[in-house]
Amino acid sequence: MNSHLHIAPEVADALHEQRPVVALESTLITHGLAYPSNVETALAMEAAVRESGAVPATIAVLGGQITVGLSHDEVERLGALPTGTVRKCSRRDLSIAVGLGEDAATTVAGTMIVAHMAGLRVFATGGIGGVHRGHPFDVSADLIELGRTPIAVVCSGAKSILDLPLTLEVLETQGVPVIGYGIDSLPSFYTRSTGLPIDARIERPEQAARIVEAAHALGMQHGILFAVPVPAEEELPYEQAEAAIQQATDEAEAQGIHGKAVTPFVLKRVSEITGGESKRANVTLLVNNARVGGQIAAALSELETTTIPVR
Ligand code: PSU
Ligand code: MN
Repeated sequence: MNSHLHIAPEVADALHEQRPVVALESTLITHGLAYPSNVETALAMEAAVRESGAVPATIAVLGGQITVGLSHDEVERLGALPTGTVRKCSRRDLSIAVGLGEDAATTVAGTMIVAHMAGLRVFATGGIGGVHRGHPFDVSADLIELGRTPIAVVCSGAKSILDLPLTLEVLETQGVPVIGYGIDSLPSFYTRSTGLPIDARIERPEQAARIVEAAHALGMQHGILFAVPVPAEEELPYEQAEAAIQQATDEAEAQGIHGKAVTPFVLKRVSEITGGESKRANVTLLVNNARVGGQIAAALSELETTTIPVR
């Protein structure tokens, strides 16, 4: 095992015994939500994973050490660091953070890479990156990682700050199955449905586990996206979410914000514009996705430890 990777003992034990583990990302802690709700939400996600019978493994880089399974104190410390002082770590950034001994937060792409290194299979988060509206060459590294790293990513689709039809096109090109979990079309984070077509609909964790197991047995090297809509009680009206997103995107453009700074900027502005509402939806879907991720990981462990492997 590589010396830059530290796996917390509880996570290592669970992996060793083929018990379910769910990876959780840290960019939502440092760049997605403000302190202290970032820390509260991260810990609520861990609790939801546990309620589903799985072990949570929040992933970040701490002083250059890639860490799988942050302690509560480590989540608190990372979450309290001043905004903008922590590197947002996608594929291109990981070696820099490790090489320079930094504290860094992993994005969806970064978390998938580390989860795969550590032998995890399931990862739960809020939304993935995608193709930015009006900038068809700003394609999130998340989409490329999904095409090359075999991790099941449980999320609520992608925010409509992105060009969702183009995002689906890139996922198709990358060979990534997009599966609706109790839904027929792609959810767009705050709203349950966009009407955009996806590849299949499932209803239960066992079905998700069977798809993950099939991809593994077939030697496929790509990720799988499980899209879980925000619980109906907390869904934002489409027009409200859309108006806030459009305003935030225009402001980013006007202020000349580019590259990896775009997503954090827009997330922050949308939450300011909608007041508490978008934040409540955000927290609700994150915790719900963590719960579903735990259920899928549990079903996968069950499948793998009770059936004879296909050869
Ligand atoms: N979308 C959200 N919340 C987030 C992110 C995306 O609704 O916190 C974060 C994730 O960590 C994702 C990253 O991997 O932003 C994508 O950034 P970029 O668009 O720069 O690839
Ligand atoms: Mn980008």
